[in-house]
Amino acid sequence: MYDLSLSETIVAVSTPPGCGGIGVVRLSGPAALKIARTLFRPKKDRRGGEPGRAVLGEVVDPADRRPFDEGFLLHFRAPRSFTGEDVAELHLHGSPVILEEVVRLAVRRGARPALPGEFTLRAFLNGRIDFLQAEAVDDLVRSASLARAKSAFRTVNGALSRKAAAVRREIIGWVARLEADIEFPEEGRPAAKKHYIDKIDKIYLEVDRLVRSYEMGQALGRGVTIALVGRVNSGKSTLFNGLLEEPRAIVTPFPGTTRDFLRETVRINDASFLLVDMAGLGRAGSPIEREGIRRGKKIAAEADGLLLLLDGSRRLSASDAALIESYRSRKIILVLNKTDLPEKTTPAEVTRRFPDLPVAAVSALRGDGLDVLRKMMYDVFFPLIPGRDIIVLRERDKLLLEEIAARLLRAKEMIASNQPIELAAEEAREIVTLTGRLTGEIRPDDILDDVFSRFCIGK
Ligand SMILES: Nc1nc2c(ncn2[C@@H]2O[C@H](COP(=O)(O)OP(=O)(O)OP(=O)(O)O)[C@@H](O)[C@H]2O)c(=O)[nH]1
Ligand SMILES: [Mg+2]
Repeated sequence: MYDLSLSETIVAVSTPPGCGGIGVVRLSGPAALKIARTLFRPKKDRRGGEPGRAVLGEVVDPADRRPFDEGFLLHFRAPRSFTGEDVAELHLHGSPVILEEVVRLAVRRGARPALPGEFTLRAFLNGRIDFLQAEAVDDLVRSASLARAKSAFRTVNGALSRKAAAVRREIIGWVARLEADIEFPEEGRPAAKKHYIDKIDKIYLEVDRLVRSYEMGQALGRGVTIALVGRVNSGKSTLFNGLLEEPRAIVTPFPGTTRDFLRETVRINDASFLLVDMAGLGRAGSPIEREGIRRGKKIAAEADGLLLLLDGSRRLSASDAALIESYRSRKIILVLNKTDLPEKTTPAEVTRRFPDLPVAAVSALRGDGLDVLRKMMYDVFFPLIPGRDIIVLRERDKLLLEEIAARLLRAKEMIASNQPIELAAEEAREIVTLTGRLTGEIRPDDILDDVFSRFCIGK
């Protein structure tokens, strides 16, 4: 679908659809500046300025030379531009009709409307950025949270690419040694074996950390889902409202108030949490309650984490304990609620019975302890990883990294069990190919469509 010859000049509106203070039409390709100059009349500097300097002027229809908007022309010379080609940008008023007219006139003068992501594709084809950076450009633009945007920006800047390149270099060095060993088998095998295994372990750690960072990237994007579970009347809806700081859910003294579930988002630090309030889990009195409980269990099963509420004004019951047991392998915080009432269950007692689970004591009604609970939620539920500055945001990349990790383990196994060294070498060469696919150095062409066609036009 894409023209890979780079001979054409492409044009698109690069700002979002709709009205705005400023709108930008961008051209890239050999004739970018020539075409832009036929549509633009500088006010002072007749030559149209130096690269990287904006020049004030008017856009004109070349047919009648009449101006219809004013703004700036900015240009960059190849290879010192985003795409690596000559680039011209017209910064005009953000009127869709004017911007579309400029695109139409540019097409008349020989430009071609750009396909989605084609500016970024050109940056890739011209070697300005690699695959990982190209994907991150799109992630940056689409980020739903600032934390994810910041992480995408670090990838655009090449942090992940450098890491991938370092892993690739390590593995290539390792393949070279393996091949030398195949050539001259008698030299120092036992030492070499330990050397290889240490090396694989080191590379594996790096790759595995990147694979795990994906989970965090996803959490940054869509938020972490937290289900509020507990028996009826334990105060789930009151806590839900307290964390949201608004009376969203209905609260009554009657057990079984919440039947269906409610979802709302709260932010804690840079993380977004999707809280789900639902029916109390316990014995159902009616078909409606039974359905509520069935749905509640399903939500709890799918959530990233659980807040399990206990009513501190009552004794810890057998059914509370059974509920805790059934969820104790999950990411969970026990919330001992109603601390404003005379205490029948103490935090110390809960900790004594469930020593491995974190406990927060709160009064959801009064708001006591909610700040401590928020901090705990961030620490327990947010999948923080060490060295969180490099995050894999794409599933494509995660899958490749997972395959690299699996092959590393297989190669290690082969070396450890003294299998013919050629087998490990074969595995290592496969890993080198996979790391090449990560950065796009080695690419099946259909992947271009897959990566770039999902971009917005003008990017
Ligand atoms: N004193 C006190 N009462 C509370 C507290 N939290 C909740 N309650 C009361 O407990 C009762 C039940 O609260 P809800 O928030 O509806 O409890 P729930 O767990 O959502 O109940 P269901 O939806 O029926 O499962 C209400 O009367 C609340 O006002 C608290 O921290 N202190
Ligand atoms: Mg409720």
